[in-house]
Amino acid sequence: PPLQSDSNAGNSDPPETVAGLFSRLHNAGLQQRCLPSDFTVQLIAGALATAKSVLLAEPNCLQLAGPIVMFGDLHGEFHSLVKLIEVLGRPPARSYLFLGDYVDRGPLSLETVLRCIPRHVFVLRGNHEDRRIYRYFNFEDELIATFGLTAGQNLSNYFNETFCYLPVCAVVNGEIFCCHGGLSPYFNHPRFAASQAELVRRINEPSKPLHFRKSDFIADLLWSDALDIGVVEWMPNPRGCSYVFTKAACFNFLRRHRLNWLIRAHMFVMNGCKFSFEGRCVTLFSAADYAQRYRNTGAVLHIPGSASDGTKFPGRTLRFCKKNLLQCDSRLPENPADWPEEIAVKKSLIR
Ligand SMILES: [Mn+2]
Repeated sequence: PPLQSDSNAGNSDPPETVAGLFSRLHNAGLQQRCLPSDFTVQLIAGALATAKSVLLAEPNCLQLAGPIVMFGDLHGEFHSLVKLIEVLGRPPARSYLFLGDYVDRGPLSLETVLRCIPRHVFVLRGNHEDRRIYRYFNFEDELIATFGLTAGQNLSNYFNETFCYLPVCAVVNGEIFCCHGGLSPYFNHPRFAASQAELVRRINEPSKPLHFRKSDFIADLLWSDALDIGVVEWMPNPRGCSYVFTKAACFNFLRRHRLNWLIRAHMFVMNGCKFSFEGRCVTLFSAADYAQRYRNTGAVLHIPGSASDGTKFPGRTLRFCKKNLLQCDSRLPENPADWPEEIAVKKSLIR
């Protein structure tokens, strides 16, 4: 459903719809600007309240159908986000699934997370969408710098409350499991393991707001990591939370739940997209020129409208470096089969 505030029955001007706010924020980003000056704490808190009520009706595990474009970590890369949506097509003409970590590390967390909230896009929770984490990085500092200490901290609380309503994973086309971090050893338990339907049902059991502890499966969905080498299925995660899982754990999970692929984000990969475990586990990272320090390429992934035969990965990646992306002024073809492998600068722009 479209995310809109209640219509005004009186004679005064109708309040701006939440969709209108997003469209204004998007246009500011296209002009390389940031938050419009009239985006006050009250306005943002109102938009978050609306988002929360919409998210409350959604399950913890989304069941989606393609075609859909997936994003990995963004970490405050607002201008890249806006430009990518422009190049790929604004929703609802195109659907999007974001795999978490909108805030922290990069320069414009507030703008990035706000642009990600409306409908026609599906937004999963990352490990940084948690005040216990972002107060130690720069999202809370960014809010305080923008709105002052008290208002900034209040808004930080509103964001944290809203983040607890985000879904934590998705199944796309009945064959692709998507989440921010990765798998949980809890999914081996007979309670989860009976079938794909049972897995989804059990993940949907905890009610919102989702306040999770370090030791439950929600924490694993947000925090776990894929490890290329290793013989045992699970090992402690050096991040200090959750586990790392190996190919054996991934293959057991996919086979048991009749899934073909796992798509996750959470780990920095230099080329934006990395295939592990014989191509069955995809790590996606969409913050190009990450934290303005790494000269990495970002990537997004297009998944088609129907399930594959399970042999060949059905997705198509689109890579980009930040400079070329921001200079790109054309829309990509409607059909992903016609996309280039990487967004390149047009010849006329090269001096
Ligand atoms: Mn992460």
